[in-house]
Order: sequence, then C-alpha cells, then structure tokens
Amino acid sequence: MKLYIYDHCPFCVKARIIFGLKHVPVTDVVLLNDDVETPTRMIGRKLVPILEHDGRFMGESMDIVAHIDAMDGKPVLTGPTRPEISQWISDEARAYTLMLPRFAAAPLPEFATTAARLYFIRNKEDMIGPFNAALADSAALCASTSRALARLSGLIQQPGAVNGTLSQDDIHLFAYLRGLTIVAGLEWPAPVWAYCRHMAQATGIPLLDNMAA
Ligand SMILES: N[C@@H](CCC(=O)N[C@@H](CS)C(=O)NCC(=O)O)C(=O)O
Repeated sequence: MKLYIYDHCPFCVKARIIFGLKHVPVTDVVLLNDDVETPTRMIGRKLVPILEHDGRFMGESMDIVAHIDAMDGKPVLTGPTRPEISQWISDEARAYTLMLPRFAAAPLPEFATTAARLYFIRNKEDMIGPFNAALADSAALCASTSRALARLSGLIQQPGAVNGTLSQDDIHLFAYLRGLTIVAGLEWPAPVWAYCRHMAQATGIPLLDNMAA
C-alpha cells in the first residue's frame, strides 16, 4: 500500500495514525504541494491523503482510517467518542492561523521546490489572508490557544487515549495537536504534552517541535 500525503497536513496525519497504531506496513509518498496532476489522476481532484491499495485509489482521511481499522477484523478504535472533544477541536480551528504561516516556512518535503512552497502560500493566504498579518497576531492567538490547551488538559483521561480507550477522537485530536507543535511560545500543560509524546511514539509520527517557530 502507498499513502500519498503532505507531511504538514492534519488530514494526512489522521490516515497515518491508523497505520502506525496497527503496525500496518505502508509507504508514505510525499507529493510536492504544487503537483496537481498526480492526485487529480488518482481521485479526480487535488486533495490528499490518498491511499493506493491493489491498484485502487481511496481519498478521504476517515474513509481510509475506517478501511484500515476494519481490514484485519481486529479494530483498535473501539472506544466511545465524547462531544466535548469534537467541540474543543472545532472551537480551536482558529489556531490554523498560527500553524499555516509556520508550515509555509518549514523545511517540509512537500515544499522541496520554491514553486511548491509558493503554491501553498498563495493557496492558504487566499483562505486566511496575508501571512504577515497572521504572524503579527501571534502573541494574542498564542495566549488564547494556551488557555484552550489548559482546558483540554482536564479532558485528557490517559496519555494513550483521550477517552481512556482509543477512539476516533484520538485520530482528530492528535492530528490537530501534532500540527500545533510547530508553534513556538505555547504553554503546553503536562498532560497534553504527555498525550502528544505518547501518540507520536505509538504512531511513529514525529511531532514538529524541532522546527517550531
Ligand atoms: N475531507 C478531506 C480533506 C482533505 C484536505 O483538505 N486535504 C488538504 C491538505 S491538508 C488538501 O489536499 N488541500 C488541497 C491543497 O492543499 O491544494 C479528508 O478528510 O481527507
């Protein structure tokens, strides 16, 4: 199996998590961010992640998660979800304003060419406005995101699973938090950081704190 991804992409992290948790062998293929042709040929649009399995292509991160989790008849995402976790993640969507300009400046393989990096910048500035303005707002956004992380701390039941047993909440939460580790200057409560460290270890997906800015 091959999984086509961008390293920074939280949706791709969702798909990568299930391979890591289940130790299912897969080859990650990082596409250049301006490669429109490859994903379009596979699924008809420029969107990752894409799973290639037996000559077929599957898009949609959570479809890939469900497919891989069910494949051996021994699912690992067996725990219940909690509405407060999905609510916390959707309330914190604004922190993408912190993440996107930092992804754009990072030494990530999807930006191996200048054209690929510029494609990303143009694409995301269309969504959130100029990165300069976003970066200028960093202090205020970091403060509110740190307060949100403090609230999350009380919701984490175990470092190995936010609700005590692995569930879809872990897919969404770790995908989000892993992206956030590229932001320097956040205050990470110990339980939230322990969760990130544990999930990184369990999934084999490194955090981005080594390139935090
Ligand atoms: N619903 C899709 C969303 C995937 C998605 O939005 N992927 C982004 C990357 S984070 C993408 O490929 N966007 C097109 C682009 O960056 O040009 C899923 O869950 O897989």
